[in-house]
Amino acid sequence: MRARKVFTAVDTHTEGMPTRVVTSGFGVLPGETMAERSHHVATTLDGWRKLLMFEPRGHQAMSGAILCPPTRPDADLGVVYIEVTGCLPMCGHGTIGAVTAAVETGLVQVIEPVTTVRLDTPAGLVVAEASVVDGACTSVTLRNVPSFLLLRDAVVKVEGIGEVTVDVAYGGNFYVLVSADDLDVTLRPEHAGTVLYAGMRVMAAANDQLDIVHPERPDIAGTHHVLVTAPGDDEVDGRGAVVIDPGYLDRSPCGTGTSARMASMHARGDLALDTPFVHTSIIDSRFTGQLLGTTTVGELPAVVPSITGRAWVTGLNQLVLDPTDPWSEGFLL
Ligand code: PYC
Repeated sequence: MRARKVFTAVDTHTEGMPTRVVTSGFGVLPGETMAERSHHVATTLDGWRKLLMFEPRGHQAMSGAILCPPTRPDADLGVVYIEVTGCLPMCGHGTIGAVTAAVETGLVQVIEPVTTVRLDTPAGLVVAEASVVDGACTSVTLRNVPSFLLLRDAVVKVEGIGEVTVDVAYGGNFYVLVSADDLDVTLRPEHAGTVLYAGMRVMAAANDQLDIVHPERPDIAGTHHVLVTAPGDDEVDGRGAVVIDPGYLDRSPCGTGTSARMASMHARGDLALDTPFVHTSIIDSRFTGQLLGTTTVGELPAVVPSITGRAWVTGLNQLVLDPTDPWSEGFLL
């Protein structure tokens, strides 16, 4: 075998959404904070990110979490989140996948029935509690970074659709929240194409027409994510579909998207603290969110969300880069 580079990974899926949890191959990442390490991956090691995310080793909806030592003394593990478009400040389903992989492969000391894993993420400290039964991680609850409503009832002109009223909220990434009714779409897998098409147009309009910048972190700006919302019913409290640049749907209910939606609902008086919020994805997989408390981000009122979901290990992977491979960074169609 001709291998210029070998990466090891624990492949997982969280409520349907893949996370490739990279356990070796990136070497020692330079940077004094996890945001600096994430920037290093995005600028210097982007070819390796592409190799791990793109076809033929990945696909349009691939995502990953690169594990490394933490940069802060109060954390157990550092994590850089990657997806097909680049690096993310935070990823809820990726955290649940990474913690499940860390527990089930013994990367962290496992304590039953609850193993606490403190993660140093580019967005800040995220504390995860894994429920463990006979060595198996049965669910993970993460305490997310402070989340807030940035823009309420902003009007954007969307090509081919017209004027649409949206909220923009942060839950570790920025989300444009838009109602499925306003886009005239139905959140069913068979309508995925129309949801994607409308969501990508809303994303383009929001990035063109709105000022989306984190008040304390100017490095977090713009949006790659649109959460198309629908109300709850007898079974769940809210339905959603997250459209992600460059054009795919989150298979999970999206941890940072659920956090953003809960922050927006709280700001509108529609979700009280300590109230479970069951949120579904387009494939009907579920996360349970809850607001644990209030805080501020800059001058904005904010909430501290928790997200609970499940992940499964799907494979133990060794990914190889052959020096003669002309598609060493993969491709996307
Ligand atoms: O679960 O936070 C999430 C997420 C972000 C992008 C895809 N999933």
